[in-house]
Amino acid sequence: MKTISGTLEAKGLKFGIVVSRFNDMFTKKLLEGAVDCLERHGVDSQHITVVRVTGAFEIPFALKRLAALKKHDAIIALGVVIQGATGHADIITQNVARACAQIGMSDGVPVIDGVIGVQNLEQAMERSGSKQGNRGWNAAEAAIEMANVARQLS
Ligand code: INI
Repeated sequence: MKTISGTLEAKGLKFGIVVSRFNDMFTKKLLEGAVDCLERHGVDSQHITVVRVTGAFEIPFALKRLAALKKHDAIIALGVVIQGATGHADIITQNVARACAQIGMSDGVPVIDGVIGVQNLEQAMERSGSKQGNRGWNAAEAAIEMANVARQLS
């Protein structure tokens, strides 16, 4: 049996991160967590490109442009969508999830969905560096793993 699975070895790999400014007090924590994870796994800070966009709705546009550059081993989307704050929260989060999958398939680069959809500020806080950990860190770990899977499948 031959099994292909990704390691968490990240030296020499390049990553793109698209992070939204909306709910900045939380998204900046997700970004910190993601960058910390990448660097602790051996990624050179020069090999991390961060693109800031307005809100989660704008994330897919930047993901597509970044993927088209073909310079990164994986790309991470980071954002926080709070249900209570908008009637179209579900549409925004679903739109990002769909874009991550589609861009991954069309452009051949793993795209990790680190956009969190939450009910309220408390849940946002819990998932961006307190009780429930930091989803930015989790997204970065998934990006490293998938970058290594992608290398083996190329
Ligand atoms: N953008 C977010 O990233 N999170 C939210 O919770 C949010 N709410 O609640 O409205 C939000 N809205 C802005 C949206 O992403 C776009 O930036 C805006 O509609 C302009 O296109």
